[in-house]
Amino acid sequence: MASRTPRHATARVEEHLSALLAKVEMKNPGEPEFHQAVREVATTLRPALLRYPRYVDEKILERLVEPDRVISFGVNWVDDSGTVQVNRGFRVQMSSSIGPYKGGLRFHPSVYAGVLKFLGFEQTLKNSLTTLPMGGAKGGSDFDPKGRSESEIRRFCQSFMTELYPYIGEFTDIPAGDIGVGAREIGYLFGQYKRIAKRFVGAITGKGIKWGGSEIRQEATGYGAVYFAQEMLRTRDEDLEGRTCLVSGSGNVAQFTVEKLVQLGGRVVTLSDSDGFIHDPAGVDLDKLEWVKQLKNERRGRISEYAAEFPHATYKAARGGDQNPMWSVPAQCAFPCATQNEISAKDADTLVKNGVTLVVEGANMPTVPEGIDRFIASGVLYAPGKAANAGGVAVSGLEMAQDMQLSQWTREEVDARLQTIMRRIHDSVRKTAEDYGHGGNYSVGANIAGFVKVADAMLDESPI
Ligand code: NDP
Ligand code: 2IT
Repeated sequence: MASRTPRHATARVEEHLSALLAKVEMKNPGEPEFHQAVREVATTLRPALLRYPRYVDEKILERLVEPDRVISFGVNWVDDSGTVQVNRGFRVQMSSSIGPYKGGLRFHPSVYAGVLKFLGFEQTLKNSLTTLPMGGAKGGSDFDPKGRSESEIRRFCQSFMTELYPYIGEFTDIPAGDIGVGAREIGYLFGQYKRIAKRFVGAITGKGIKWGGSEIRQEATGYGAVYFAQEMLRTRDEDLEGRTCLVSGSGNVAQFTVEKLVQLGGRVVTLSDSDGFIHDPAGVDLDKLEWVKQLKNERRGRISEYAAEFPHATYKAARGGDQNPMWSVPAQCAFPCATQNEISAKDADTLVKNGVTLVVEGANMPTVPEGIDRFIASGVLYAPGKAANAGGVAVSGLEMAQDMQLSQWTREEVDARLQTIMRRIHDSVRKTAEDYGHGGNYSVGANIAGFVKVADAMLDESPI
């Protein structure tokens, strides 16, 4: 092949990227979240594509954004009044280049193929960062669990699994939880899997401790995000002690982010759900957190009740629009732990103006691209979800290992492994960013480090 001047090489990468993005939009119409996720990653991969022209020659990125399989199925079930209900279920099997498909299930009315493709794409790079051999997938349904009775949830989960069953297994595809799928739903899903399979195998993670689950899995995403934050702060000789933190959401990830922050001396002053947010200037302590866990995991109530229970706290209903007043509460650290695009460009401006120096994403893609740019340009320590929230799927990987060995590790052992994994992810992301001339940019570091491993596996497995 004739050698190319650097200018030709740069032009070739630019052409490759713009053709790729145009093709993704053309082939996946009406799926803005997927376009956004691909664009965010692709535009940070330039230095890797320049360094390794084979990635361009062999269309690695183009292959990666085309899911291996998108499985869609109807989920029919009967509600408490005897009426038939029809939902749509999915499993997007994105990539199995470095291991079996792995990723959560989301039950939320906003679920459609585009959301699951974005999540499956992010999951592929995230799982690569964990250092464990797991490919990427995501699934779920447009089923809305809110307001549904316990038996309706159970019947829905059973019907969902009856349809999903043929496509999963301990060596093929291993689902877990995500929004709307917690310990209760995993129990019903696993029960139905076992009923059909007639085998007790780890085909799902997030299981209960007494039936094949791992210690610390429930805590892992939130704890892991805070461990990641500690590593970032350490690079500036700082820690979390006495820092005021904003946390959004009040589900699994938010609860255990708060728990670890409080244990490490942080002061958490907000929590939210899709109806609004609470501001507690006195701080959410461990007793208040226990009350929140009861509220959300047992009584399935709304976060507004917090303000009625704890006198100094206030509640504000969500207004919609392009600014969330929660992000204007003065603080030093922000942990978005609810959902995608929950920090707008204006919210990012407000956070920066108020002096936030650390933003760690517990949720997947919670910051819009312009917001990420603002954080990075302002010198904020910004950790993208695919690195910061990888602790959840990492401990899912540890659960798979324990299931295969018919063993159960202690809480201390799993927590120590989680801390080591988060430190390694941090160090590899940081080092990769430096190595490619973008020191301090965790977004570039995470995308390139995650991508290169998958890309090299693709080249090894299918050389042209
Ligand atoms: P949960 O269902 O436990 O909690 C979700 C929380 O976010 C709830 O408080 C929910 O409020 C709020 N929320 C959901 N959708 C919206 C919305 N459209 N607008 C405002 N608030 C919303 O889910 P998780 O805590 O498990 O997941 C939270 C985030 O973390 C997601 O982005 C998920 O993909 C990500 N994640 C989860 C992992 C896990 O192991 N569970 C691992 C890695 C990432 P409401 O009750 O009103 O719906
Ligand atoms: O987004 C995520 O990483 C998850 N929802 C967890 C996936 C898993 O398989 O544990």
